[in-house]
Amino acid sequence: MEEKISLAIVRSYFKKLENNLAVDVAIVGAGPSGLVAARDLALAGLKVAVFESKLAPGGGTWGGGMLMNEVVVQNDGAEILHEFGITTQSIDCEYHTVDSVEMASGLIFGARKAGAVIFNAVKVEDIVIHDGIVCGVVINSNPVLHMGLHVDPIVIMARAVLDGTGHPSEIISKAVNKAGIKIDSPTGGILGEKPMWMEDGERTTVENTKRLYPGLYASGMAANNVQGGFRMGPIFGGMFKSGRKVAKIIAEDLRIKK
Ligand code: 48F
Repeated sequence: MEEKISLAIVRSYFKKLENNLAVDVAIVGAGPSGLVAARDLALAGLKVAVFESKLAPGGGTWGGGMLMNEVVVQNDGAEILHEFGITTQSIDCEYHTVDSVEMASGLIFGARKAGAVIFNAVKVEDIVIHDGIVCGVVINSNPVLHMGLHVDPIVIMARAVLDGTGHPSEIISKAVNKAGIKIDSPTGGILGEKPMWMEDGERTTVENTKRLYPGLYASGMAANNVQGGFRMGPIFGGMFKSGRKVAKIIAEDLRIKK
């Protein structure tokens, strides 16, 4: 019995890993924008792997506002949640509240059921660039990195890499600071997130979502940090729309490349 259980886990995990050593899209970070993008891209028929450094995917969706586990979404954001089967409660003609635990678990389940594979507790620590095109991510076990162990990573090749790492835009930072590439921003670098302005932040999160360099894209707060957008706190419609927008851009780019 014991051997059978262990063998089943080892076999099925390594089958999953082997199947995802080369993917169409590597999404870094399983926050709301990354998960919406993952579902849309998987539904478009692309092979999608999501790498999430924490044990629990979901990013900043679990805790609501100051641990009061409800969040707010606009009508168009609620429509995207309804596609995942997530329930919202209308509070007026514009806004809805959502139970943040239902939202987090629903987004994760929706992305996974659409076919995206989620690797949790796996951190992307670097990118791969060949001939001016980002073409992969360098991954390691997050507990290994957490303990400071000197263990080499492995590489996942990808036709597109999406930075969905939220406020720090970790992957774009690697591209700019380590690889020294100039991205599609007003300075060619990272402008840095501005303070709270919900309305503007929600709007610019979607506007700021784009391809930043061949093979490299940003969504959600990562996109906002790159382009110097305002933060917006526990309102999430912009995150879902950003995920949807980037999925459309990536799907179009990859079809052209094929
Ligand atoms: O921050 P996060 O939720 O991303 P998002 O889609 O959404 C932002 C909102 O949650 C919230 C907000 C709304 O008003 O402001 O913050 O932009 O999720 C980012 C995920 O990326 C993971 C991190 O653990 C989190 O779950 N992550 C960050 N760096 C890495 C990573 C990395 N290097 N490798 C893998 N995962």
